[in-house]
Amino acid sequence: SDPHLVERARAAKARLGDKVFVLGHHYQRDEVIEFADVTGDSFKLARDAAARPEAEYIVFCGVHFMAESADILTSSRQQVILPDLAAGCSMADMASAEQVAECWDVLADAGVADVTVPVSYMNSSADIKAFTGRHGGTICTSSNAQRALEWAFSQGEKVLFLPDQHLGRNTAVRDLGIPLEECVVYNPHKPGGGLTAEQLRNARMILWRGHCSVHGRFSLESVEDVRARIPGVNVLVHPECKHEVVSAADHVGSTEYIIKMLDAAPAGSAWAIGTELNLVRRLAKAHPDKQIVFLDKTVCFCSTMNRIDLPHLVWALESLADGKTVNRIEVDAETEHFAKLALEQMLALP
Ligand code: CIZ
Ligand code: SF4
Repeated sequence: SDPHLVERARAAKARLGDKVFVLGHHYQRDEVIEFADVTGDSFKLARDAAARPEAEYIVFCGVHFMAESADILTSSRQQVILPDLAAGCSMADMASAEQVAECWDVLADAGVADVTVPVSYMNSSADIKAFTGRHGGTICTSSNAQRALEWAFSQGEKVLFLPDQHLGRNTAVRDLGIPLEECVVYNPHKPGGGLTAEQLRNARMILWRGHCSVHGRFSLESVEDVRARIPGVNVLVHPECKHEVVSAADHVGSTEYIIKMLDAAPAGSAWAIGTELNLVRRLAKAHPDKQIVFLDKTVCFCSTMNRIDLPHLVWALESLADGKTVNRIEVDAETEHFAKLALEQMLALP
């Protein structure tokens, strides 16, 4: 990256000192990760921010819903900054507050809302987290989705899983042994979600029709191709991948799981990884003794994650160092209150 920009980022960070804490998501560009005080998945980063109350500014190098979660979990004195406001998440955008309220009405009309517990993936807007808290549900991450679903089924007969249908389906079928036929997909673009009242009554898992535009693109063919190309390869994918991809893989887990698995892998082993490309490239560089390839060459970076680049980071840091707050992400008090209930439920999971 541009040495002049690197120098400016360094200087602005030095001027800010302990007043700033920079978080870098695993899917961020190398040029940005270089300036992160800590790296992690979205939940770990929100907790890391909360553990730094002396930092007045939390610069979140990640996407919008992650900055919202950090704002919810940090004190109101701390300001959470997203270096580019256009860094959203297509999956989180697939469930709006209005659509989810309408879905709840559809469930009520079918007579199942009372026995349904919402479980929302961390990758959702603060509004969806608040909806979840209002209706006695929980948030989950890809590391604790199984425990979240087990808890939800101890509270009710059905789960409404938002917004990633793949994580919901993979966890229900693989980890809880729920038959595929008992999973239905609620399509917010169709009247009544495209489901009959009878289908809703017979279902155990009601999956929101959302997906990740990166992980959802890995295909069964890509798994078969890599197995043909690299004999003995271990296929390791994220649970946001389609059910058929996850079923064909050797190992499935969150980004933190993928990182640990590769740390523990023996020298000389071969791995095909189905997660975001920035992370896969970084892992390949960090493990020159292992063969690490990207699962599917037709899949690309997460375009919104990549919006955070060095120029945006420099601009944010220099503005803050000049005493000017830019791109603050602030969740309103009521939304924060209910979203926090759902996040605290996750922290209290058995
Ligand atoms: O797909 C993503 O954006 C992930 C895995 C986010 C996170 O860190 O939870
Ligand atoms: Fe959203 Fe997928 Fe990008 Fe993650 S990788 S921010 S889930 S679009």
